[in-house]
Amino acid sequence: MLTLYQFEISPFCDKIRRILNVKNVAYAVEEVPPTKTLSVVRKRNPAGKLPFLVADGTVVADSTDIAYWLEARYPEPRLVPADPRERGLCHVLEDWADESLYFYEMRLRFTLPHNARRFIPELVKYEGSMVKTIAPYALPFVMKSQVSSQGVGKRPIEVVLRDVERHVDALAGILGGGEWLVGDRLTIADVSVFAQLFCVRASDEGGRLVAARPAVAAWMERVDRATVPRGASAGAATAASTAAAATGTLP
Ligand SMILES: N[C@@H](CCC(=O)N[C@@H](CS)C(=O)NCC(=O)O)C(=O)O
Repeated sequence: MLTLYQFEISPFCDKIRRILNVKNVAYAVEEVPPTKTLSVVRKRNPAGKLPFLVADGTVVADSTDIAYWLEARYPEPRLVPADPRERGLCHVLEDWADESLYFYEMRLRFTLPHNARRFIPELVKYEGSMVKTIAPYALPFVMKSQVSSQGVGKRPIEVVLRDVERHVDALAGILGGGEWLVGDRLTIADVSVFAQLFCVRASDEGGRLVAARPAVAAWMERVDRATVPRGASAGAATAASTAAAATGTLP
């Protein structure tokens, strides 16, 4: 049995849940509240990050490594193309999503007060009442410091929004009239970019930018439909994971 250690609202964890859904692999979820990062996560993953996967005692950390580990263990349906050019494009798009888009979604969801009011309660949903009380005051500063050290947090919001618009336009351009980002089927690039853009779109500003680009909005619906648990309707992936999380207990 596979166990996914996660923060429910992390895009990297969403990426892995969706890959598991596509491959129709059964798994259990252990929800790790953010304050347990040091005690629970670092013991298993010295990088201190989620997600990580535990499979028969083996720990696989980092969403990209987990994705390729799953691809090797459950090759069907294939998410990493065999063609070297397509494979290379998938890698570049996945890396762009994980290492660039992620910081934009953090900046929008957690440092703009009107969005943070909605998402900070989600982030601390599994914490005790004391953390829940302090989080709305403390977390915007913690998040601001994380995105500042990467660079996105140092730019004024107007510049950040212009950057996000450019990113969404780039996706529209890559899609052209096509259905998927690389080749003619769902790949790891679609899942990785979707997971980050889903979070960007959840902010008020990101929602408007995506809605104004019908080809990107339609692609998001397509990826969502293709990556929900088998038999579930689009939009159900998060709900299904939430239900699974409720069955877990922390070690
Ligand atoms: N490159 C990693 C990034 C994972 C990551 O940044 N996870 C965040 C949650 S979205 C995390 O664990 N943050 C906890 C921390 O930094 O203390 C991956 O692809 O898995």
